[in-house]
Amino acid sequence: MITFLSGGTGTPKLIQGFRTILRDEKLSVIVNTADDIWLSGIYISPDVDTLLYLFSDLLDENKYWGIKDDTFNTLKMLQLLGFPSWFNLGDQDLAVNLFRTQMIHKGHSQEDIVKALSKLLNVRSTIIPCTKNHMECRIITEKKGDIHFQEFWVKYKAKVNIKQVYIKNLESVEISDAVRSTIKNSELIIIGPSNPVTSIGPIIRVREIADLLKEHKNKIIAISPLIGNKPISGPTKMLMKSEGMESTPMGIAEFYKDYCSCLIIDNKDSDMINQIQNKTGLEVLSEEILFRDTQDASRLACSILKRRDLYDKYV
Ligand code: FO1
Repeated sequence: MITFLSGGTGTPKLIQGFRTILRDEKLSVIVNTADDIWLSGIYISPDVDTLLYLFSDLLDENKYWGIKDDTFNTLKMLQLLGFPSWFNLGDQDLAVNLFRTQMIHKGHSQEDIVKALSKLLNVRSTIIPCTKNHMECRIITEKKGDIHFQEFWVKYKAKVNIKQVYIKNLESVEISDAVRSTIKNSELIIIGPSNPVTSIGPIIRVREIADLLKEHKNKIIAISPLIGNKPISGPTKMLMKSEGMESTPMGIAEFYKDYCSCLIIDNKDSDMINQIQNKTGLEVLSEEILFRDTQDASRLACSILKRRDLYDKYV
């Protein structure tokens, strides 16, 4: 089994590359839940849904969130009725999240809900929310106060100054047996090129997950979400800066060094390999990590499997 730690866009794009060379059944994904949000009485789990839609071939691959060809009629009516309308939840997407919300009200855990949705949507990989219950990434800003990550990212388009990022409920969340057994039993775990602060950070900061990753770090590799000091996508740079992290491959290595044994950085940054290795003790490899399309992601997926001697076994 090959497992990913995943947030929003970056890691799902890489996973799409893996899907071109091996069967979905061989893949599992432990997904960030700190992007989850209650809006208009509906519980929405964006990062989990991106993976559900990806593996059921429903994903809008232009945006890398939501369902392709979805319509937004309910959102228009909600707006007319005075509900918040800054979060563009499509009609079909809403149906999925209504299902989720009903199950929450019946007392089911995130894990049960994703299992049920996976079955109904014919998902053959294993998608596991990183926590059984709710946690929430919050951003303390200068002008807008303490806001949810989705408000920061979608409502204010990341155009607000960040004072601090924190995860609400981090100390009280529980993890499922599926998270434990997946980390223990996977042959390879890939920390994907998602935002280290708000996508991967919440997963690896759950204490029990952190301990398990440290215990199994020999089979864990991380892919840098940065090329030079530029993020492949999203607000990674400003979020890393706000956390006092250097937004460079070295900063990524420092952040992940306790949770993995190997870091893959971009070929353009290969002159940094020795310096990062010497400072962090990680094995550092370089590859073409910028993927413009699924073919690029597939190429990276092949290289990773070959580097770990897993290509012949899985492909
Ligand atoms: N991202 C946006 O930039 N704008 C949106 O209106 C938006 C709506 C949305 C609805 C459902 C969903 O599952 C995801 C959605 N996203 C939207 C993506 C999401 O905000 C983030 O990209 C992830 O949470 C970051 O990982």
